[in-house]
Amino acid sequence: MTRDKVLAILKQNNDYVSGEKISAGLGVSRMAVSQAVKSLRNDGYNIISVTNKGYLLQENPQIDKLTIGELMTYLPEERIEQILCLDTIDSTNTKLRELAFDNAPTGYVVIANQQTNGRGRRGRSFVSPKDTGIYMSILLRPDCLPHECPTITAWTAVSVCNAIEKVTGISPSIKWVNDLLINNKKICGILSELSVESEGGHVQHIIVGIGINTNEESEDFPDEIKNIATSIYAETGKKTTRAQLAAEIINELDAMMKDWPHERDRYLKQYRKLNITTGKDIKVISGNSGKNAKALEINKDFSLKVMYEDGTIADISSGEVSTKLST
Ligand code: BT5
Repeated sequence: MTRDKVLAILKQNNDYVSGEKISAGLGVSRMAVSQAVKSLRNDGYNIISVTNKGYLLQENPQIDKLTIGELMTYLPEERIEQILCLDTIDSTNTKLRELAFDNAPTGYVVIANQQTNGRGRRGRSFVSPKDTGIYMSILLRPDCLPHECPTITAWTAVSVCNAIEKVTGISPSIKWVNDLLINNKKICGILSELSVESEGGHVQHIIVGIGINTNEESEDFPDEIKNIATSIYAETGKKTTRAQLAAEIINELDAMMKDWPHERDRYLKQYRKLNITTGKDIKVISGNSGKNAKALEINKDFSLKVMYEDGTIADISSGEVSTKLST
């Protein structure tokens, strides 16, 4: 933690900061500060030290680390205490599930720089290469019934779009219900997993997992998803500071949970505006089969109104659809 705090102090100052000031501010020894600086240098941070002046962190846009120290630049300490940031993990959703049953509080976040078994829906995988994407999960303990929960995925899609737009200037679109796309290719997937008490049917918690392709080059994606996946970098040519985007997503999700459920109309309006599914010919997938339909509109409860080829109209509230233009 000292290391993270030293990094945050150096990042916040554009001038030299004395070792004495850092050690007094953090309540640690000068030796601890110098060890923290050494460890940061080992990680590639360019920290200059000058006698009688102290330490200066030189800007290095090549460094894009997702660590607690980097997140501290963007989030207050009380929020940082509720975040676990890992280098690598099988799946942030799986890790957070363990913590949820160990009484982690609502809002708790797990972030990783890599996932070795990133999960999508229905047993599919989410490709999660090292140090280029953002893989994060947030724990929510809303007071609601299970049938109200699917809307959280849709609200999350809106919140993540807002965060991406604020940080990068580009606005993704939403493919009902959980994919964010840029130029018809997927940059983000959302996986919400619900835990319900067997007796009483109360929602114990929801874990919302978000995976964002951020700084990947097109060739970083494996062949099986090359034609359907893209990243913010591949679309804009600009690298994004992952810690800044992750922090903005956390801010948006915190605000979302304060808004939920009474601000439904605002989120619905935005969801409808960003969605690219309505008006399209789609396939409604159920189990191993799919039925052709036309997507008509997003209903007030975020479900999708469709018309099948035989003219029957139905509202789909979970499950998935595929469109001809994308995944
Ligand atoms: C999703 O599932 O898109 C939900 C993905 C959620 C990932 C996050 S990362 C943090 C948290 N921890 C986890 O373990 N998961 C969550 P689905 O709609 O089923 O889409 C999966 C399909 O998307 C795959 O079958 C591929 O076709 C495609 N795909 C896999 N990896 C991708 C990637 N990196 N970018 C774009 N498309 C991808």
